Amino acid sequence: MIRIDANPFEYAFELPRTALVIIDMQRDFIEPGGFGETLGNDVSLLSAIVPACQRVLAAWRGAGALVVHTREAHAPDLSDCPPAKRNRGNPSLRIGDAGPMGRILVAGEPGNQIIPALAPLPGEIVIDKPGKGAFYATPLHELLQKAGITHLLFMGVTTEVCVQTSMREANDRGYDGLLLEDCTESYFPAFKAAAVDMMRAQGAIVGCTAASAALLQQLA
Ligand code: TIU
Repeated sequence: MIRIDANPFEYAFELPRTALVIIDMQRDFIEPGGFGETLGNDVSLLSAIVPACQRVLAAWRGAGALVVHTREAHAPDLSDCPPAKRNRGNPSLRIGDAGPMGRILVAGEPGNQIIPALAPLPGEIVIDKPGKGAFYATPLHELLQKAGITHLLFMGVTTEVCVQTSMREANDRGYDGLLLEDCTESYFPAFKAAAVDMMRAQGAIVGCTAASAALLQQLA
């Protein structure tokens, strides 16, 4: 059993029953010219967490535990992208439009790839998800159940959108979740702070949160 200092209380897990879930660290959100920027956001805020994510991923791989990567990705015919998603806001490029890194948020396009610094290794699970949550319309729950996973550690972007939605979906499915605070980011710092607070409030109603250093210390 590994025990780490977390908020609002200690988080304990067994490595063989725990997966690291990395949400949407894809070029569309992290690099200029992608979906994040077309929505009017400053993407440099997000790239700042990459080194911390790399340290956790390296330690987690070193421990031999399960890694899951997700990508927010739509089918090329956009059959899995409802108007309520595609027509939101006033982006300069909508989902499916051609941008500098290929079609925005479309599976297989250059912008849809996970950034090279966090690229999946053969054998790691990669989930293409059409929604904000990692479980909606994906095989993730089934794969985790087959692997005997009960605990999920989360990193990725953005904190209050796809990370929070995925943690809530995970909690509803019975997983015990932990968010690594310095390995997640939002285009809106105040939204990140609020999301972290609301997840761990009320006795970790959604999940616990911790600094990645607390995890790295125990994995070392
Ligand atoms: N992955 C994810 O969070 N998708 C988003 O669209 N996030 C925004 O903050 N826009």
